[in-house]
Amino acid sequence: TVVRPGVFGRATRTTSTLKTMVSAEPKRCYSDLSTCSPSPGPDRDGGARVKRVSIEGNIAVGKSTFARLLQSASPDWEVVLEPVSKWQSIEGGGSEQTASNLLHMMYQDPRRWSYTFQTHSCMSRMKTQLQPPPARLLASHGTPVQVYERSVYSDRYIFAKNMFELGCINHTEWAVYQDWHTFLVEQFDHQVALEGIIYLRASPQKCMERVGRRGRAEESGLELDYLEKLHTQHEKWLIEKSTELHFEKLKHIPVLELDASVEFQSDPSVRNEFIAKVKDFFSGL
Ligand code: DCM
Ligand code: MG
Repeated sequence: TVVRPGVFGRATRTTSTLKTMVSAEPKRCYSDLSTCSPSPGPDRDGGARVKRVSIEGNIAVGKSTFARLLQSASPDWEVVLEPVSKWQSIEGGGSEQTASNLLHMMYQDPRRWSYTFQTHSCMSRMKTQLQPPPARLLASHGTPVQVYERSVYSDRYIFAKNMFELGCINHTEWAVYQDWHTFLVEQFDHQVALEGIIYLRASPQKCMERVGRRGRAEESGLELDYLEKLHTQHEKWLIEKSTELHFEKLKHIPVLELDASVEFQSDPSVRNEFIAKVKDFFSGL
């Protein structure tokens, strides 16, 4: 048995056999996370006119709420929510036919499960994005837009990257992740490429408040420090443009920034202002 300092700043035990390793593995909790150190092709699904836009932003900033708002604002817009419930229930992943909650596992033991989680969340999102746009959008005479809650780009350039920088995804896992991610995104470019991004921006403190209000069980141990790190990743990617990107079209993508610190759900004037900005943004894409 070897004891060496872990990336979370505390000693991590490694053992020579699988059996002892399993029993010796200390339980970690989520608070550990805070301390460990283009334009589409013309043949796209017959829906070349349908634009694709993602809503990006920190955890609990209000993406789903905003997405639903857009859904009710125009029949030309189709919203696709993040498949979180799939991540909370992996069929056949538990013993004796019980589903396992990968989101929970990732937050409980990020070093063990981050790579698996990031692989699965990105794969499930890719599958969702490969679905053709609904007939209603294809038949639209206006400006049809498919709006996605997050994207394969935030999976990589926000979450997976952050987990790598925290030491929860190791060098080998990060190399493997980046290899298949680049390959798949290039292969399915016509189906996953975005024409624009809406960035819902709010302070990490505001997001923390909304995490509490939402009360998703898996996120109960989430700390402000983690939200601050994710906020910085968003700022580097979408505002400062200093994140190293590997897809040419993504480097020049238009970004609409909205101040999500206001209560846009309950304030009708803010709601209308947001929708007007989004309309303008879509028509310019
Ligand atoms: N999530 C993650 N990694 C991703 C995508 C999502 O860890 N690549 C997590 C963050 C949140 C939840 O999934 O806990 C999504 O909730 P929200 O939409 O509010 O950010
Ligand atoms: Mg959401």
